[in-house]
Amino acid sequence: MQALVAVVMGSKSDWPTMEAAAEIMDKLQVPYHVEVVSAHRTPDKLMDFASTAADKGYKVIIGGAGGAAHLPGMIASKTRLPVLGVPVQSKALSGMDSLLSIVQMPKGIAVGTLAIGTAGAFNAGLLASQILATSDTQLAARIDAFRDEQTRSILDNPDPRED
Ligand code: RP5
Repeated sequence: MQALVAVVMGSKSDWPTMEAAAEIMDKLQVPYHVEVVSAHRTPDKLMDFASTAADKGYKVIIGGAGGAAHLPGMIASKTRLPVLGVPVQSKALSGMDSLLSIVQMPKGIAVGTLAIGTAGAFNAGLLASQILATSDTQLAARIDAFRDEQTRSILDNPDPRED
């Protein structure tokens, strides 16, 4: 099946965070591709990936990186596809470095920045799915069902002392 979302990350060490994006897209049956592409260690691969991503049929790109996290911004500089950036929690600065590296894009090149860590990765997968759902009514119905299930699980279990 044609992958519609590309999930790229700066290092294999980002996968424990970025797999949260894959988790929600698996649940929503959104086809995706995952790959390590590093802005600093494989810059030529990064440029090739970003400049050919639209022709490959991707509709949204999720880029996760930590530290001096240039990956999402550099990808966005070479493609008009929407790019969602996930700041991976770094050891030295707990992801504040990643967040500030990704969020402060200069005017004219856009990156949609999510939260630091696994919540951000999960929401990136969810937001990518919501973008695709603007032109896919079946996916829209699956997202509505996911949200209803989430709401119901909270309403049905309001006692904070119980699991
Ligand atoms: C970034 O450097 C990666 O996105 C990763 O978050 C961080 C550390 O990478 P490793 O040294 O663990 O490969 O490029």
